Amino acid sequence: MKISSLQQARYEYSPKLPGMLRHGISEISVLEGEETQSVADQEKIKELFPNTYGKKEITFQKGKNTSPAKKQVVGVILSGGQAPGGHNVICGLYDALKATNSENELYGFKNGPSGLIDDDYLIFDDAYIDEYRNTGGFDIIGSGRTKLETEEQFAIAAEVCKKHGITAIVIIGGDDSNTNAAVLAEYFAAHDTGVQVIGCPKTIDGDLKNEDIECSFGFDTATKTYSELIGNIERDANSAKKYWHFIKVMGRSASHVALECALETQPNICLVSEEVAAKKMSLSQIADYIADSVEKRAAKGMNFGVAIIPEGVVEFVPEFSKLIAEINELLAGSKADEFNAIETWEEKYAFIEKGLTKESMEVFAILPVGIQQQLFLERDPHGNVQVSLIESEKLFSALVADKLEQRREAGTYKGKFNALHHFFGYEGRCAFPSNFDSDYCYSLGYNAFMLIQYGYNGYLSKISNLSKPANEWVAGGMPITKMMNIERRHGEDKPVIKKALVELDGKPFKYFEAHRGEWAENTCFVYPGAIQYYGPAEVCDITTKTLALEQE
Ligand code: FBP
Repeated sequence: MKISSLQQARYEYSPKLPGMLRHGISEISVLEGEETQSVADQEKIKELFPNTYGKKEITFQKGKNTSPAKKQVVGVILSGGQAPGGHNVICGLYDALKATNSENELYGFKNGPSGLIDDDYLIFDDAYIDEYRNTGGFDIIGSGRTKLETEEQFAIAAEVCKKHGITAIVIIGGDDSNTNAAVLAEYFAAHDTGVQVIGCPKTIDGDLKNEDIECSFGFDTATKTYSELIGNIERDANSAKKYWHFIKVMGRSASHVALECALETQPNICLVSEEVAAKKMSLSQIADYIADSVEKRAAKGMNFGVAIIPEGVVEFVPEFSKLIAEINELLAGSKADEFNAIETWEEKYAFIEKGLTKESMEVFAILPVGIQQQLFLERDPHGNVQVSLIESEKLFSALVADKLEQRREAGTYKGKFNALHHFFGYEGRCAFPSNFDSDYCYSLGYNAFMLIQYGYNGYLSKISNLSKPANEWVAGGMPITKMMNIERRHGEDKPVIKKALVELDGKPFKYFEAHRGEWAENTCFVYPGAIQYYGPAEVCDITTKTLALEQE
């Protein structure tokens, strides 16, 4: 029986390459640009990367392919959280590699960077690859969060590459994984292994971007998926007119996802963590800000609304970070066992009250009991509170409810406030990639192979001009060291790719800032609907509002 499904149809989709990569492998030549400098701390980065620093930016163009005709054996790794389009990076890489020489081979190291160290792999063939074309997920080889960062790991990686005759490794990951890709590239060069390393920019969080990388892949599909769901909830809210929906969206620290969803759906409220930090807002101020919208809407007879909360916001509230730091200290080492041995919550509360400073206790005291308990239940392997597990959507709705009660007593608020809660994260990370992510990811992979073929090491696959139709996209590569600066991490100075937070003077935030007052008081919802894969380009190939505003 022939099964018709979107999945079947997507296998047949032909991703669009940038114009300059469309002429066939023999017609792709390199244009070398200027030598590069790191964005900051040039001397230090140069010293740390003597073999890979200062290399030239490159762009591909139509022309005779002059790359050496050697057999390539490439290994690929998926690193970190899933992002729609990861399969297409591998498909693009595979297609370029086989189109160049059918003897070339592609190894997939399983379950993330640890697959390289454990020498756990599969070798791709056409049949295997065809099952994953234009599909979401990372299940093609699995992903993991092990970091490749120690000399010992690098030495094992070099051995594994030697054993299989691997000539290049492609690391598909976020800012940390690509930082580590640069360190591995330097190690391979310094030890004359002959193995190249190329990175590809992945993360739905959208925080791997800079003047060279316009966006990380997966952001487009994930935000479109969340925006569809938020739009559906807005329509329900506007139909039933009886609930306030508090919706937390993923994005570990940056608020790009929340902001993009707000630009797409025009909710009543969207918190932006970077603004909370810049204005040093307290929990009480944030709750007042939301309560103002609830009160104004209630005065117009609208006891409903939608508020978007970025996942990482509580860490950006200064008083809350201080509280977390004190709790980590309070439970450090054996004190955690002492705490856990206490039987009742009342006794535990007394223990906490004794251990926290007066200011932190004041913050702790206003939290709903459920949140207070969450702060003491979930610890990460380093013994820290896992802030991402805090149900901040419930925290803020509870704080808003308290504020509204006070206002009711003061006679300024007479409405009804019923809150519902949602968390959108995993719903979007493995969605079928949008046409944009299908095309972008395939191009990143295809392009990564061209960088390998031309002998580049320590480069990030770069596709730019992304707000234009794919034909006008520009393909090339940028040395990863160009994107690095020195930051203090775990008490040490480290070379890292700078994480891109939302810029408060950037066009996406400025647009939001100019409109949010009206959105807060009135009902200006926009219902984006589901991602469209087939139909007119102006519906199916549109990029994010963030990218469109940044490039207008
Ligand atoms: P990456 O930075 O690895 O792409 O992952 C980002 C992310 O999707 C965040 O939005 C989220 O906080 C985190 O992963 C959750 O990861 P996990 O499911 O491993 O806890």
